[in-house]
Amino acid sequence: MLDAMKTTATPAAVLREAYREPDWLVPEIALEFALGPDRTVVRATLRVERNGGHREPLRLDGEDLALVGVRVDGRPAEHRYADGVLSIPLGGDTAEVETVVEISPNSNSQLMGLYESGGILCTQCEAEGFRRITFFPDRPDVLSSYKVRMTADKARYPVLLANGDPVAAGDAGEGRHWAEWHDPFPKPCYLFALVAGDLVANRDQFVTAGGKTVELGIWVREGDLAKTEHAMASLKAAMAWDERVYGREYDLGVFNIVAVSDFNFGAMENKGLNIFNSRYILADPDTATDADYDAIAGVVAHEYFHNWSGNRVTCRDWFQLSLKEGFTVFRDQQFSADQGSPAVKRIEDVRVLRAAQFPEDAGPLAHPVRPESYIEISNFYTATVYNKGAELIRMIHTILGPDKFRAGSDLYFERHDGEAATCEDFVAAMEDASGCDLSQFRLWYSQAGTPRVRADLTHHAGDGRAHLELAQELPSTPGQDQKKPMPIPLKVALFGELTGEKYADRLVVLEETAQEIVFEGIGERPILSINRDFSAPVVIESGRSADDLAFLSAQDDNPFARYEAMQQLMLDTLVAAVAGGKADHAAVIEAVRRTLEDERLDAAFVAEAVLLPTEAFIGDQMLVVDPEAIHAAREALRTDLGQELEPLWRSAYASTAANRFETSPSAKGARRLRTVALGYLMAAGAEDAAALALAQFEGADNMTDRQGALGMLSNSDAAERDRALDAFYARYRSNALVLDKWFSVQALSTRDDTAEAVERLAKHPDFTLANPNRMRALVGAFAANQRAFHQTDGRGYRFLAEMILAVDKLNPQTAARLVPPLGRWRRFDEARAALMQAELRRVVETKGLSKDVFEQASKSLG
Ligand code: 0A1
Ligand code: ZN
Repeated sequence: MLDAMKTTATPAAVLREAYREPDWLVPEIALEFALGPDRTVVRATLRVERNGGHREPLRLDGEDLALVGVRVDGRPAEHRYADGVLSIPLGGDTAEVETVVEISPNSNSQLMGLYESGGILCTQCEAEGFRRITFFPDRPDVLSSYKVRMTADKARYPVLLANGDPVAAGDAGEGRHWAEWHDPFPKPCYLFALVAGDLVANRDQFVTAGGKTVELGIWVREGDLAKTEHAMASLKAAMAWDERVYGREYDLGVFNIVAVSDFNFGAMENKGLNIFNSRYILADPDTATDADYDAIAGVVAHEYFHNWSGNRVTCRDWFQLSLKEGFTVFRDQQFSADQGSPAVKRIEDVRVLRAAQFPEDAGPLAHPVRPESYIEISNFYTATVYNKGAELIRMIHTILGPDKFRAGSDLYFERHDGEAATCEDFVAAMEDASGCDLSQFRLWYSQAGTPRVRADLTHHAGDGRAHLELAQELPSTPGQDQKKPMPIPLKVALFGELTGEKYADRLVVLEETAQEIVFEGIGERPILSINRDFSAPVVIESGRSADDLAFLSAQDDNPFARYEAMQQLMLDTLVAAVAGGKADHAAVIEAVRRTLEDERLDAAFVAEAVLLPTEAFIGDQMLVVDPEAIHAAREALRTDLGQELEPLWRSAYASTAANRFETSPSAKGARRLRTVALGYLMAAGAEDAAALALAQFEGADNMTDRQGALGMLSNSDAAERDRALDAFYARYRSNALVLDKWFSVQALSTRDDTAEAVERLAKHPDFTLANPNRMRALVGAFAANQRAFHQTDGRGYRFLAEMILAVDKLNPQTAARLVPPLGRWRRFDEARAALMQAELRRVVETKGLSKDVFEQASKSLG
């Protein structure tokens, strides 16, 4: 353990192995809230039942609660409150336990429990926020039915919402009113929610397949009502989709969504009352990009899908988090793929996985999809649990096929409805329904790290046979040195080099450390297409030549594989350039030319395919990351591509111009390609490029074009840059979500002075540590800007550490999310690594650090 922690107590780790059933169950709870912004009084009445034959007292979790009184069966009762636990000795097997506490919503800057956001009182309880509202066994395997009564000032909080169905409301006198809500579905306390505020609703209805009418409401501040149409359309589409694809119907009479401006994550699936970060609800063409629209549809669907995968069947303990999150991300990915282009959606999902999850798996914070231990559970809402978790479900879907997968999900929901289940329960249901043996597959849940698969194809012209040799290796990760081979489903095809004929197209499951597959009847040299559709979350090392990759990028009939071949070709070229100082760009230029000239391809796909890998992803391919060399190599290739193909970029730019704004997939694709083409014209140094960008910026009738142009200008030294940034600020300064974009675009700039600019922006009057969106927009974006963040003088590291420490005092969860970029120090040269470690040490040694930041920073030091 670190020296620093000898002086303060090291927070204890919770272990998966240590799981025990709860001593006491709470089948019913009644909550009464006397709501006020400074002071809220919470009276909780719990019906408790002893679980098993033990003599343990009732233990209730509590945090930042001022205890007013405890009664058992109506009488004042003996109790002890220490170290976050209220212990109450109980003689019988059942009791009615009442506690009264006071809390202060407007001094709650952690945004966990009951807090105030823009004058609205709202809650966030996952994972362990309910204990900040009242005393309760705050663990997901204690399920209760809830009755909630709220009283509040009528003028300030005219709308009172909670989980379930509204049952009664009335006047309370003295300017106050009350409302009661009952939720008949037993739920864990992390799904509890209430909202009190001056809100208006976009109301609609959905009739379920079973003929039940559901009242839908999306609640926002009055001025935002016009921006809720897309979220409402997405919600109805998601409800219909879940009925059609998974046979899942909604189960309550109402479904409400509330948007708030201060929220730690994206959104929360509270039963019947989802609470959202407003960025995933509010959209109109003037303020939201196409990517924002897509994210809204995806997150609205995600939270809605949790009603079954998460709420009706919940998690036994937090180590099972991926049970609900991996499955629900997979479901929202399927939904989004069905709404638009499956190939482009898959490309985007893989891009996210590679940008966020692969580095996590390769670094000091690597953990299995089902972790073994944690200090602070909030640190485990990770890309591994969410996105790799979704890849695991996708692999099961690929191995079983859609019909058996559906039989498996039906069995899972039927078997575990109303229960708190485990990842094991999910896999067992898939196995039982399909008859497929998934015993070896379970290793995917317990082993961390990204497998590397070596694939070598040889061909013997004489006997017409091709041999595919596959070998897997799983790198060691913290606490896991020895790994076993896992089943890796690889979609494989072979194409004839001369004729282009497809000789084979099948699913190969690599189960051993090494395996050979033989293909017969192949009369010409075959070219290998492997991990088509990204069927497994692995790194493929195939050593395919530039010619073979160029062939696949032009001819593979699997669009994802086509994109992938182009990316590999670009990556090989860039890695060679970083190693050797310069590289031959001809193959990439030719492949991009063919893609741009291929009229059968849609614009959205072309835009994805011609984009170079990010600087960070290029860095991930190297043992020692050299941010300057990577930037130089990538810019050189961008410039060459821009110059050599200038006429094609110009025609792509011209042909994607639109007369007026439309949201159709083809219009979105055109906008995407238009900004990509503009980027290449800027890279080419075309004389009119900055003017074109400014014209696009000024003439845009939508945020996609406007932000796209602003991003290009923000990278440049052109005079148009400041003009555009100032105009953007002036126009949107009162819209927080759009102002976030203004901060991000500058933090992501490729200019040499970005680190200084970011330091200045942190002193801007519109910057605030209190709002997680604003923090991520400036500080999160900057830390993702590889070259700027890793500037050799270490000012980027210092800035980040200072931000972490400042935010930690207010909001530990948000602070902890900023730590991982510093934890990449092992991948950098000695000088940078030393500077990064020094900042991590400074953080860890700080007195009064949260356990959130302590866990991330101490693990990052190793
Ligand atoms: N279950 C949510 C994620 C979430 C987790 C924690 C939160 O508060 C700190 C908020 C949301 C989801 O998967 O959408
Ligand atoms: Zn989720």
